[in-house]
Formats: sequence, C-alpha cells, structure tokens
Amino acid sequence: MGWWPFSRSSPPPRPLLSEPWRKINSGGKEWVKDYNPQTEGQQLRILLHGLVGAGKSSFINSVRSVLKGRMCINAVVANVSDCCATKKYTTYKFEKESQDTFYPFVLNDMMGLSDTTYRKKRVHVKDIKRALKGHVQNGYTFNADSKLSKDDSYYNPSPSANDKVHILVSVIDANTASQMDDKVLTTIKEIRDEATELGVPQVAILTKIDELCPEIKKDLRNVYKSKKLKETMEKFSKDSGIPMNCIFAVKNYHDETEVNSDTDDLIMSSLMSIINFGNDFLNNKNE
Ligand SMILES: Nc1nc2c(ncn2[C@@H]2O[C@H](COP(=O)(O)OP(=O)(O)O)[C@@H](O)[C@H]2O)c(=O)[nH]1
Ligand SMILES: [Mg+2]
Repeated sequence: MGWWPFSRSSPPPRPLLSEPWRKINSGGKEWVKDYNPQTEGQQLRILLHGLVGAGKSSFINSVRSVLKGRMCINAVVANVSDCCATKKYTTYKFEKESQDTFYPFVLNDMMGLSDTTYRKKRVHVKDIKRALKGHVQNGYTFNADSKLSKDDSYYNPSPSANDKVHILVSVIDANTASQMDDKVLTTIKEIRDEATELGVPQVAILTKIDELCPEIKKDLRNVYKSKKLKETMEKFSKDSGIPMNCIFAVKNYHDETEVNSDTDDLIMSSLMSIINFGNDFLNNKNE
C-alpha cells in the first residue's frame, strides 16, 4: 500500500511536549512566606469563586497545608453528593509558625454557583460585587433568592481597605474547562465585568489536573509539558476571555496524607502570581 503517506508503524502522538512551556517557580513557598504589602497593617484579600465542587475549599486547605508543612483540613470539603457546603462568607487566615501572628493575605470563599444559582444568577453577581467592594461581612449566609440587603446586620456600609477584595480568582475544574456551559461562561463574564469596573484584577486556577491527564497524575512535574492541559487552558482562555498568563494549574491536596514538594511548588507558584497581581492593584490604588 505504497500510496498511503503515513506508515502504519508511525508512533502514536506523544502526550508530552519535550520542553515545558511554562516554568514552575520552586521558590514560591519562601516568597509567599516573606510577602509583605507596602503599607503596614494592610491585608491582601483574595476572593475565590466558582462552581460547587470546583475545589475552592480544597485549595484553601492546600495553601494552609503547604504553609504549615502538614496536612490541614480547615475549610469543609464537600462530597459531590452534599452540595453547597460553603454558604457562609468566610475569611480564611493563615497562622504563621510563631503563634498569634498571621500572614498578611487572606482567602475568601464565595458560595459556589450551582444550577439553582444560575437561574438566579443576578443575585449571585450582585453579591459578588458587594463582596468585591468589601460590603459583605464575615459570617453572612448567602441566599440564592435575595442579595445582601443594605439593612442586613452583615452589610458593612463603610469598608476599610482591608475589607475590599484585591484579586478575584475563578476556580475551575480542569476536566470541564474546555466544554463549559454557555450559561456558566456568561456568568463568569458578568462577574469579570463587575471586577473590571472596580479595577480588581482577575485570574483563574484550573484544579484536578491529575484527573485531566494521566501523565500529570504519574508525575506532577509534567504539568506544563502536558499537551492536553495546554489545549484545555487555551480553549478556556478563548471562551472566558481570561488571558493565558492569568490562568494557573494546580493539583490540590485531596487524598494524600503527607505533603510533597511537587504539589507544594505548584500551589505556591500559583499563589505567588495571584498575590503579585493583587499587590499591583493595591499599590496602584495607593499611589
Ligand atoms: N483529584 C482531585 N480532586 C480534587 C482536587 N481538588 C478538589 N478535589 C475534590 O473535589 C471535590 C470538591 O472539592 P471542594 O474543595 O469541596 O470544592 P468547592 O465546592 O469548590 O469548595 C472534593 O471531593 C475534593 O476532594 C484536585 O486537585 N484533584
Ligand atoms: Mg467549598
């Protein structure tokens, strides 16, 4: 069958690129531990949002685990069956090794979008806007039927610089990132528009990359060599409008009992970029 240009013995396409297209900063952990905002007493607030089950709580626990050097389970991670474990607006602080002092950044977990919240997504988008501006107080229970009202005791009428959000993070399951529902993408865009209006920078993290690509599961250091992940990120970037250099991949701690440096490095290099972008916003505001 000489006319067929591809021989039967040609090797199957390789799942990995020979060189990574992005470097993982192995100094991320030390950088994050040493980070200090320019202004004394300033706290950098990072707001996580995304679908139920995307891995927001797991990311918070993972950050805590890396900083502590052991597995921590502070934010409630939900089984897929018990939907919406996060309803309360909660600020997660991270204790330094020397007790009673905290790192100068905090993470906030917004109630996850679910089918119900889509139908009432205007409420969700408005709540996020209030959270970005610092009006939502810790402990407020989100309600898909009504947005936080100005009369509510959890409404903070005069937010300080520390109450405001400095960087918005969309948390996305990598396994669904390339074929996202149009309604989800529209909601993400609406949320991004609100943030843009306030000047708040936005990034995305793709979680569960171990489930996306067997080569990554085998060795996490393959992350930025995986063709599948690169294609997924490019497709998601195109669909969501979030530039590639604002999208990061992470594998959260979820079934392991010990921390390891590969997982640590990936989480901390992403967190370092997130903090850097948020810090730029803080400094621009103070100028
Ligand atoms: N394989 C894998 N599973 C993950 C990862 N991150 C989270 N999960 C699992 O995904 C499920 C939902 O996670 P959760 O953090 O509760 O999502 P949330 O609703 O966004 O807070 C849990 O069963 C987690 O164990 C990851 O990076 N890899
Ligand atoms: Mg959660």
